[in-house]
Amino acid sequence: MRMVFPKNFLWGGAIAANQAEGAYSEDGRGLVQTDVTTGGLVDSPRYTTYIDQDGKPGKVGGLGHHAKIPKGAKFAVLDTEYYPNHVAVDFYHRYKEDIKLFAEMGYSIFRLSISWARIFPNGDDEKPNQAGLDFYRSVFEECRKYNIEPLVSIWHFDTPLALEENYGGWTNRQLIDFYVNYCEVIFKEYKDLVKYWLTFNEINNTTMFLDMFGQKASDQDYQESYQILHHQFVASAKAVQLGHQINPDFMIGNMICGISFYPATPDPKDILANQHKWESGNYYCGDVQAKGKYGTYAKRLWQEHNVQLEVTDEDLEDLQKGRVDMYTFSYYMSNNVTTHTGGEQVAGNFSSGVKNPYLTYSDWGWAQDPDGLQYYLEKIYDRYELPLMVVENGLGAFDTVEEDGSIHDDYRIDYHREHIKAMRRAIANGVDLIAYTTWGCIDIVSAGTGEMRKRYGFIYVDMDDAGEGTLDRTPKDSFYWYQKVIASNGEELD
Ligand code: P53
Repeated sequence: MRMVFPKNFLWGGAIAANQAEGAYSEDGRGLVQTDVTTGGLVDSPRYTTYIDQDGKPGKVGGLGHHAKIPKGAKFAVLDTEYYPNHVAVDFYHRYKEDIKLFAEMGYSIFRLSISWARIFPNGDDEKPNQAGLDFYRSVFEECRKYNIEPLVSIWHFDTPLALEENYGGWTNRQLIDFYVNYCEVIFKEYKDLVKYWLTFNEINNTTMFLDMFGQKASDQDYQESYQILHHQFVASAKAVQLGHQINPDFMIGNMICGISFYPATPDPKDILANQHKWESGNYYCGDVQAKGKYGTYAKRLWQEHNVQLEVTDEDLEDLQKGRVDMYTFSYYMSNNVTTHTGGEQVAGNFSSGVKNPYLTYSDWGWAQDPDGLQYYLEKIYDRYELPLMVVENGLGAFDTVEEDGSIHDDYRIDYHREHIKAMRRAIANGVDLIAYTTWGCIDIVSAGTGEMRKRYGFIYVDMDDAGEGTLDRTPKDSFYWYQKVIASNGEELD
């Protein structure tokens, strides 16, 4: 059987505002949590910094709403710390050069995110910030110049910090209105420039990684996290409805951190534990956003942690009316699930369970598993029958710059080649896959660890973990390889 990609398949790459743009305090932008978060390492967390009630500086490990600062403390940028996202890779000033390079690779799609805090610096401002609106208009126009479709994440882990401080972030229902207002502004502003939108990046991380930060999460943590998710589901559903009113051609998707879970043994207890992991990890969010209702197993999940969800009838109606047009996800790895103790544990950040003897692991402990991508695609397509996009996939690795300046990243090429083959097999098996955007088409700051040395790009950026570097861009071997892949629509993979 000849396996090919559909003729109009969209090829490209993906970045996120806070990991790429830098210019964190320019042109009226408000702060977000990564601006007060230091760099970490594979085995040491990033720290969120603050000044406490008595004016004393302090820091707490963890990410997002899991990094809770003490009562009465204020998030703060401290002189004694280095914050990698402040400059990041300066996409804010270099986007023309970068988009030109993406066009050279042959992109037909480019995924990026809008920084909410560039549009509404405090989240609850009366009027949007014109400089922020102008910036993204100019970025989208630059894409259009090369016939590149922008694929826009509306939220990529970057709620304005003022909303965290003054409203308690997404635990507060009011955030729904602020988010929908932000959506209305950008939908209207860019309705002729952007067709593809994603409401919340890796929305499922909020609950999926609850138990992965060292200690066991409490029932209170679960209560908060499930309520946060509910608010984001309603916000997403309202955005979908509004988007379709503003431009019926919009294709609006969800975005799930997609992990293929496997039972580590044929013990039926492991089979069930694995099924439940699919439910809590992948399906919980996917079902609400794609089917418009909570899954049948959701009650069990809430009961397990004594969660009392606050839901109104109107919410349920919104969820039903605001189903997404496409299902999109990131795919990096699979995880092994078991009820047995004693197996060798995976040591990486954000990966869990026991080691899979059939797979190799990256330097950050993530299982390399292209078959797992095929498995995910086939399972998810069968469940939702919606067009799918793989909007992140890549290998975080150390790169070496040779004396002549070249970067031979054959390990990265191998990783992508095998994942592209896996997508081809899934398509041959009936899956309606419409796009592939590789993660970090250009090197950017890692979300998990804040490192620059964990590189994903096909374009090297001269920047290190201490903030030293020229920020010059250099195509790696993978750049030229991907150029051939795109030109042949995924046929030439060697
Ligand atoms: P980094 C954990 C597990 C899988 C994907 O991650 C994840 C995370 C959070 O780090 O995040 C996504 O940079 C996310 C991107 C992120 C990318 O995967 O930790 O959407 O922002 O950069 C890779 O190696």
